[in-house]
Amino acid sequence: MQSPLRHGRAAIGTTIAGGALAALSQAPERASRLLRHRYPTVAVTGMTGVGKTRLADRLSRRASAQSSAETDQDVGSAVLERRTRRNAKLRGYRFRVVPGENAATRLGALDEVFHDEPVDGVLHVVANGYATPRRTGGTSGSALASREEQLAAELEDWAITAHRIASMAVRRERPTWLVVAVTKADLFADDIDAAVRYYSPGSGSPFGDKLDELRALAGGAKLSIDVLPVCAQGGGRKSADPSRLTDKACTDLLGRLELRMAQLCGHV
Ligand SMILES: Nc1nc2c(ncn2[C@@H]2O[C@H](COP(=O)(O)OP(=O)(O)OP(=O)(O)O)[C@@H](O)[C@H]2O)c(=O)[nH]1
Ligand SMILES: [Mg+2]
Repeated sequence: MQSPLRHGRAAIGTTIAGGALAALSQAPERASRLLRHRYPTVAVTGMTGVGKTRLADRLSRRASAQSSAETDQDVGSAVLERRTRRNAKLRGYRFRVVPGENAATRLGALDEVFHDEPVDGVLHVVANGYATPRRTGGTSGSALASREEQLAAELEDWAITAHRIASMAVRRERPTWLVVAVTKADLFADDIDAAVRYYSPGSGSPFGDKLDELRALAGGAKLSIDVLPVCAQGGGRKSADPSRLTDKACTDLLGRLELRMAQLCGHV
């Protein structure tokens, strides 16, 4: 006959085993929540040649960041690029760089970051008309485009991405953040304020109007928008040429962008 004591022990044993099993089965979910908290995902979007890859490399402290400047100037990224930024406190970001419009994988990449594995925030990169013109696949000869053409192309590209951001933002409970990074500031050092204004909500510019539309679509409380100038390639100003940015000025701009992203992700 089983003593009541033995029975009791067996029952406790089962409960512990059951609890351990349940904990184990929840572990992946808990781990992914922790990862998401400490390493939020960030989509890096924008038209071809604006400087997404360069900026993501800088932000993730990739060793190739400096050398990639000299290579493949007129060949854009072909696939979604993944970069991870880690800091000493085990926090950082997982960047997902969506290739520009001349990549065949672009639509799939947009689906991935805004639908299949929706990101926590978006870094949309623009270049004030200074995108590096790139040839579309299969054609040869140098590509040329005026600043006006580049700005128009950028606006068209933004309409597509904005639509994706809106549908992602309305589907979720928590707010989404968007930072418009106005990069290549070294190329328009005298006009940074005007450029930031052009890309800001409520500015009445074509880009500002589109941002206002996005905010209305997504709902103001569900989407925060920041516009920050940045420069991913160092200023390189050695002399007193005031139309260039100094290396320090570029580093400061990058630092401001990093601080804002850290605030948006709850890292600070
Ligand atoms: N002057 C200057 N040039 C930059 C800066 N950032 C990027 N570039 C240059 O702009 C060109 C395009 O940069 P990429 O980072 O390759 O552009 P991308 O947005 O990744 O383009 P795709 O991959 O085609 O979508 C490269 O030749 C870079 O060296 C910057 O801050 N200042
Ligand atoms: Mg690229």
